[in-house]
Amino acid sequence: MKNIAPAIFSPNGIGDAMPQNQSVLDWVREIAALTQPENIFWCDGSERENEFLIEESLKQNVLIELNQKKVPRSYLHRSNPNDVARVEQFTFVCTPTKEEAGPTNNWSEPKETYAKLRGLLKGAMRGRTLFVIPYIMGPPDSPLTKVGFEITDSKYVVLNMRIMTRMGEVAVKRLGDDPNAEWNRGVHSLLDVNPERRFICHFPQDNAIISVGSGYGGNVLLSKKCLALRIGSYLARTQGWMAEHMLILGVESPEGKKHYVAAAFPSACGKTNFAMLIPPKHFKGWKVTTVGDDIAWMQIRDGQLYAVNPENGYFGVVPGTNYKSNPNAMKSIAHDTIYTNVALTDDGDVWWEGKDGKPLAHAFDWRGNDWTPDSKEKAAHPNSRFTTPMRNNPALDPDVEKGEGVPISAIIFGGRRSDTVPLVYQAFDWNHGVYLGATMASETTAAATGAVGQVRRDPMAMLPFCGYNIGDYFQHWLDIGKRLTDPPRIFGVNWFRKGVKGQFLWRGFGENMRVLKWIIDRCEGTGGGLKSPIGWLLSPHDLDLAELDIDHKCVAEILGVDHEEWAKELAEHKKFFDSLGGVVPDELLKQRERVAARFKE
Ligand code: OXD
Ligand code: MN
Repeated sequence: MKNIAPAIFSPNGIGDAMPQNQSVLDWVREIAALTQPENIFWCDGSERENEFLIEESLKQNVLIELNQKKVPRSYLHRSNPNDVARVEQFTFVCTPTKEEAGPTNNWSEPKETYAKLRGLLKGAMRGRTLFVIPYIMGPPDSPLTKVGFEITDSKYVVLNMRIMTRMGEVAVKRLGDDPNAEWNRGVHSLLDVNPERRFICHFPQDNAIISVGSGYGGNVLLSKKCLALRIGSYLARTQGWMAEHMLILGVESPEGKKHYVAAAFPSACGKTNFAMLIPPKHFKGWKVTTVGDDIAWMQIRDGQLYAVNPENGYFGVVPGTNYKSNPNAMKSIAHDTIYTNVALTDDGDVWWEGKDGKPLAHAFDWRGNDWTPDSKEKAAHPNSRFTTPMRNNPALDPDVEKGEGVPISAIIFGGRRSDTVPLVYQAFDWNHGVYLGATMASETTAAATGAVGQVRRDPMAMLPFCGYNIGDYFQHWLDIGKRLTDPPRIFGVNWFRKGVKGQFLWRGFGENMRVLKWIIDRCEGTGGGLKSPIGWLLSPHDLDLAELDIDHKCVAEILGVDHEEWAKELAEHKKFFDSLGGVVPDELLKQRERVAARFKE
């Protein structure tokens, strides 16, 4: 174990995972001098190290051992009840000017913010261990791959990062010894897990992140939302690629023809379920495979968009996951998984609302309190999570490690909308598709603190994750389009439309294959489409409904466009663009006018 006292901190002889790169060593020294830990621990991601950290975590109640017969090598973590989701109100983009962060980000002046955070970090690791996690995002041989180092004082973070990233020597090798090499500096400290001292701060110009006061995954696994999306989107713009909040899936026909699709949905709107979709019986011979379930990094090659999944695991929402909704996720989380804030059964198994099987008579809820079906509280927190290696997924795509990425035929934007937005529609071209993505909205979920169920505009599902001015982000999308000779087709979907009685009109999950099939047909130029003011619609006779028990009135309702609803929707688009204070590219304003004009034709 590479466990050394800061006093004897030395780059010599403490393992392969410790870089000789002077810039990293200097930075670790600086943070150690500030936080004053008892030990510095260089993580190598090895099995032996993992076992040691699990043992320590069990002793310190950071983890609870589960019934190892039921869920082998799996553990439960209970977070502080005040710390269960991303905190958008405490998330900052610290660019030199407020304009660079733009109207959708909380901005904070970099110098002042560094000073405030240094104040909070001073002596914060006294009596604790400082862990240094070297990691990469992306397949080891991809040109898109980025190196990151995360310093943390949380074992839970180390254990999760080992699942979510490629950790250890691979990062040290990729970094090399060039002191000017690009790498991300991430500092995390739990402090006293107090919402008053909880700040997730990004310094895009410095390729740096500082996160304090939280232990929740989305705030502290700095590889994920912080590097792969916020800093990633900033780097992507300056370097000419794309960092997006998108799943990537492969879909293969019985004849062996394969397409890849990237799809952006806001948090907790079913990205993991869609990425692991199992086609219904009627689609015999069709296969869906997962490249990624949350983030896509995409680059242009030969005029086409290629995507890699920068992550190595899934940090997914647990409630509602079962063998009907997502069998591949259930198989993935049956072993080698860290559960956070689910319920614990009397026999040491995990449980959550919507899990298969009989309802429980008794459990311990996510806080550890006795729970029965009569309890007012949910047994599992609505944002309880699993962290599981992507290798556990039976539907993992064989090209997931391919450095050049997979070619993207279609991009899908989807929100959670009870009304207005049809099951599926296709943009007329790239720029119209950018407008479709830029104006998408969704009902808020438990993935972030705050009210749930309110419709908010969430452009490209990136509202909480775009690390720079949203107007420049829209322009970046338009500019990428100009460089594509064979652009992906762009679609909008809505699995969540409700009827007058509040019931979902579409069954979703595996049945979404029927929509995916039309999308693939459209990409191949074979599927029919009905022209409408908002784009190409799917007509009922082009939707394969065989072996699906569905009321045909429902079908007409979910596929159609209601002019009154869309008049309101277009007014909301205008309100949203206006609220951004003049940063929206003219092209998107024109796209809105064109949609409005088509309604008058
Ligand atoms: C996530 C999120 O955890 O988007 O993926 O919140
Ligand atoms: Mn996400």
